[in-house]
Amino acid sequence: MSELESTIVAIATPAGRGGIGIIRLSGKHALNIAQEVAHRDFQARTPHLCAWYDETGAVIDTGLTLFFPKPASYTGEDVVELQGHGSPVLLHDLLRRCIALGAVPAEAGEFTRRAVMHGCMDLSQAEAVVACIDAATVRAGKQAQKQLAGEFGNKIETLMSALTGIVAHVEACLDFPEEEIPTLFLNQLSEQLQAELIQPMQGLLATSIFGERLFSGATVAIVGAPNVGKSSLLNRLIGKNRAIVNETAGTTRDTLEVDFEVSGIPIRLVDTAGLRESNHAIEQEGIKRAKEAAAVADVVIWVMDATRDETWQYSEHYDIALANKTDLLSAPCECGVERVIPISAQTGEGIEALMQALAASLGDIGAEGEDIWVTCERHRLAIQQAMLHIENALPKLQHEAQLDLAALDLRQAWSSLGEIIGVGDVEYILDRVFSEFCIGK
Ligand SMILES: Nc1nc2c(ncn2[C@@H]2O[C@H](COP(=O)(O)OP(=O)(O)O)[C@@H](O)[C@H]2O)c(=O)[nH]1
Ligand SMILES: [Mg+2]
Repeated sequence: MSELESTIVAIATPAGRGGIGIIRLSGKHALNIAQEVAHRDFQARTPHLCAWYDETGAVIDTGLTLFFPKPASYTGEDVVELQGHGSPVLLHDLLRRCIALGAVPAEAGEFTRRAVMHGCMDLSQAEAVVACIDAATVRAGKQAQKQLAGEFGNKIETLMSALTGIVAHVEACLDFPEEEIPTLFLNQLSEQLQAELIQPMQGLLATSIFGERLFSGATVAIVGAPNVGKSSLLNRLIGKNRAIVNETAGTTRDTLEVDFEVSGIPIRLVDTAGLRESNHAIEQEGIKRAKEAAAVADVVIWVMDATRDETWQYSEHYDIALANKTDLLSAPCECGVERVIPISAQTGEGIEALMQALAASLGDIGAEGEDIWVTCERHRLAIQQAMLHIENALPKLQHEAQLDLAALDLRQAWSSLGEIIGVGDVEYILDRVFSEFCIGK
């Protein structure tokens, strides 16, 4: 039986107990199997409340059966959903029954893979399914929805069809070598490549730092001398007394990580031990960890105490400098550090400005950039690869003798873009992408 001859089945709801548990069938025999399990027939797209039976005729569970005939289904095949109780025991019994009737257990992502194979969605939309499920913030979820709707795939298709047009022109020149090819025409093609491919691709790539962080998250470390208010700042930012705050220098000895969000990016916010010379072994270890945390963080916030100039000395690599405790000052702090943001962890003054600086440091493109972004490494690498091929083609377009090589480069650029939406020879890419899916999706 070829792959698509098989009817696949899986529990589509998460492991564990819950209100509702869903078994999903997809393939030629989905309806037959459901009919045999339920001892009855089903109308398309109509919920039927019914019982499902084992081979002895005993009821396994009761619930809703939904039949979506092909091609208007998730996979493009006949799909049946058995929506029962969210009991792992009953769901596994029902799953076992479907398998006994000829269904095969679905592999990770196989439902969505079939949807791609049947043209119900492109590969970037399939990846957006995972992005929707994994989105850790509302903004990430909104972006994932746009990608799911095909907006990213459409952009890539537009680039590919522009490229197809240009390749056709280059190849037309090759087919008629005896004709004089006007330089003007070749220059036009180069300009077209610049305007229709390179520029929009650069635009897309510029969104990738923020777009990828929206899903992969980022780390922000708070560092500075002891007692400047690092732990107080962390507590202020998350709105909870999570870190211990004390007037004793050296209170925070280990790094402390909490979840936070900036501009829709899931953030791991790290509070660290104050940096100073210390003879104490535990504090030394804390300082070592603080330095390590700063080294791997995407953004380092350096906190100083506006009232104590000895805390202004320390300077390592940092992205944002803060002068804390401004509530104790009668005049603005003049610590001599450029672009320092005055704040008070105690009163909340300056926190808004800090949030804006954080958003900027994390690469937020702002509301006007609320378009469609490159949100994963795979897509970015494919666009960068396509860009390289196009850049290779450009000089060759200036020489008649190299036009065939230019056409080859442009075809490779086309293939690189095709990898994003799953066009061309992409079986190995499908394997890689779908291996990251969960079973039942
Ligand atoms: N007046 C004032 N005191 C602060 C402020 N931030 C922190 N403190 C005090 O400074 C001391 C050290 O704070 P802490 O957060 O533990 O500093 P850390 O060692 O850098 O983590 C504590 O007594 C805090 O109450 C602030 O903005 N204003
Ligand atoms: Mg502390």
